[in-house]
Amino acid sequence: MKVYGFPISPFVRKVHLVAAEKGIPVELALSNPADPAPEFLAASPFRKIPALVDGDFTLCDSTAIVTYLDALQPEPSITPGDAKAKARAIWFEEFADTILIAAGGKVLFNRFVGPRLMGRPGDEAVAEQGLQELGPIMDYLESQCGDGWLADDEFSIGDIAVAATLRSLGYIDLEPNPATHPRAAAWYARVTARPSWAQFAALEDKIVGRALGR
Ligand SMILES: N[C@@H](CCC(=O)N[C@@H](CS)C(=O)NCC(=O)O)C(=O)O
Repeated sequence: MKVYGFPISPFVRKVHLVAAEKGIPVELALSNPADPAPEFLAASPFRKIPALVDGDFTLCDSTAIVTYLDALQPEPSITPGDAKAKARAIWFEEFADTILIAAGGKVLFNRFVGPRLMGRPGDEAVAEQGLQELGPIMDYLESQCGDGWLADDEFSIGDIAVAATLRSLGYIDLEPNPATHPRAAAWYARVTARPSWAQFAALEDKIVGRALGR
C-alpha cells in the first residue's frame, strides 16, 4: 500500500500515524502536488496530498483514507464505541482538519513552507493574522484536555488528527507551550510518546532535513 505525499502535511502524517497504530505497512511515496506523478494524479485528481494506492484501489482525502484503513483493520480501534466519545473523536478530527489548520497554515506557509521549502517569500501580514486566529483556538484546545484523551478514555482519531496538525505547527514553534497551555502540552506529550509517533517522526526528520539541505 502506498501513500503519496510529503511528511510536513498534517493530512499525510495523520494517515501514516493511523497505519502505524494499526500495524498496517504503508510506503510513503514522496509527491510534490506542483509536479505530480501520473500515478498520484490518478489517485488524487484535485492534486491534494495524501493519496492512497492499494492495488487497483485508489483514494484521496485523509479522512476517507483513514476510514478505509480502520475498516480494513478495526483493531486497535481509533473510533470509540460510545456514542458521545465517538462523536467527540469525529469533532476533533474535523477541528484539526479545518479550524486548526486554517489558522496555523497561514503561519506555516508564510514562515516555513514558502520561504524555506519553496524559495518563495512569505506574506508576514497573513502570518500575523494566522497567529491572532490561533490564540483562541489553542485556548479552546487547552480547555478540552484532561488527564486522558480528547474524546474520553480511549485514544482516537481525534487525538491523532489534532496532534498531527500541531506537529506541523512545530516547524514554526507553535506546538502547545507548557507555560501557557499546560494541559494541552501534557496531552500532546502523551500522544508523541506513542511508538506510532516515533516511527513516522524519524522518517519525517530525514526527509525534511534533506529538503532543507541538512
Ligand atoms: N481534506 C484534505 C486536505 C488535503 C490538503 O489540503 N493537502 C494539502 C497539503 S497539506 C495539499 O495537497 N495542497 C496542495 C494543493 O492544494 O495544491 C485531506 O484531508 O486530505
